[in-house]
Amino acid sequence: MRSLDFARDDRCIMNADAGKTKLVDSLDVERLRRDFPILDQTVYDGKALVYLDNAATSQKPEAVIDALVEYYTRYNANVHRALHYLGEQATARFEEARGKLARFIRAPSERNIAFTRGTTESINLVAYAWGRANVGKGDVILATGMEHHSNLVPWQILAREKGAELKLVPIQDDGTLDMESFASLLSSNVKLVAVTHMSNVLGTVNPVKEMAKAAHDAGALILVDAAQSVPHMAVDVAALDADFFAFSSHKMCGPTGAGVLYAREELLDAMNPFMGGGEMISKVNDDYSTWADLPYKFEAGTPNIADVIAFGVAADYLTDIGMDRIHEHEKALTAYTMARLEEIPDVRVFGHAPERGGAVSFAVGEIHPHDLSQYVDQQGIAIRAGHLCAQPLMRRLGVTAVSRASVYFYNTEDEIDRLADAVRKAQQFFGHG
Ligand code: C6P
Repeated sequence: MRSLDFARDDRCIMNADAGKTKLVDSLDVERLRRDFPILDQTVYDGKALVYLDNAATSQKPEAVIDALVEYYTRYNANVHRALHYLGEQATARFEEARGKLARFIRAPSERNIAFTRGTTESINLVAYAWGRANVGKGDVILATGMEHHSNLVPWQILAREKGAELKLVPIQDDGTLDMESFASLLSSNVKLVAVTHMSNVLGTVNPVKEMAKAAHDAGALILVDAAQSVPHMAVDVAALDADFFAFSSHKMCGPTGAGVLYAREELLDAMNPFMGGGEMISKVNDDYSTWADLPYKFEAGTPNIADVIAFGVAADYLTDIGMDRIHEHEKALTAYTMARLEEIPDVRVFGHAPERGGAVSFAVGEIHPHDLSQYVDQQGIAIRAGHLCAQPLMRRLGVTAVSRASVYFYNTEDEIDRLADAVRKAQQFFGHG
């Protein structure tokens, strides 16, 4: 396959200085940064930390950290079963979090929200509980060439097991999906379209609403991997008409180990449980059981109580700032990041979709991304390097690995300037400048 030559898109390039004046900042970033104690530190020999690995995991504000401490210091108890004061407190706060997350993505009801360990588990839940019952020999699962392994490997396993076929929608040179191919691949055999809302490598925001309509018209369902979108933009699952929608707490200011699977109620109703055990049953006979109401049917065992509660606090925190303002800030900062990187000779940014978020992957001449990330780390700057859990996409790009800077609302242009300076220094250091 020919390697992608991601053409420079002039819409995304602006003069760095002009970019600075263009970034009309409606967020008080300096004030917000004070909510994140971890950002205010120096690393190595006194370098102020610049954290640009937000697509891997975001930092946590004090309100979220406090919620965790408060749970363990004031009302630690199991939920839905303890008939005592602490148990009632814990259950109330846990269920409050469900309501907060339902409202955050505009789900019609809390019954649509099952708590999981994160996006990966949410997708696997669908692959096992829905996929095993609904996908058979000759059926097709349609994913895309930009999926994270979490939205690919579960479908590979399912397809192998069931004799179904997994097909991938190809990617165009600007990093957008080839929508003509998508339309032609949507045959009546397609049972599920599995697509990322926003690519963790290219930043591309996919037209999932349009894809949902096309999938439904073809008689298929759609699963949206929203790991990278929900933290960065306002979403409305009902308006998108997603059947399944998966995201993680830790990328949106919440703790690790918690996530959501949203699904339409009739689908959840019809699905078998994913895991059996305590909490997910209604009645257990000697040889069979009946299932608890939604969404508890999908929450076997003691859940991740503290982290789910703090996940709800994270959703409140983001809502208080305003998802639209976060999105606007990041759009401007992403354009600035791309401009600052692309003005450096020999730097190639991957992904110039007109609709894109703040995951900016790039190559710097022949410098290996691991060497580059280690070098900039020594300057106090945290970026990620590697295949980013998207090996099929790496092959499409003609590389084995990339470097990636990914921004959040607390990042600033000064931090991007430091990244750009560090990249230039790296070129000199490695002799590619
Ligand atoms: N991407 C990144 O650095 P979990 O690990 O379950 O919270 O999320 C998995 C996942 C699923 N889909 C997308 C689009 C993702 O970006 C991720 C996580 C991180 O890009 C870690 S590999």
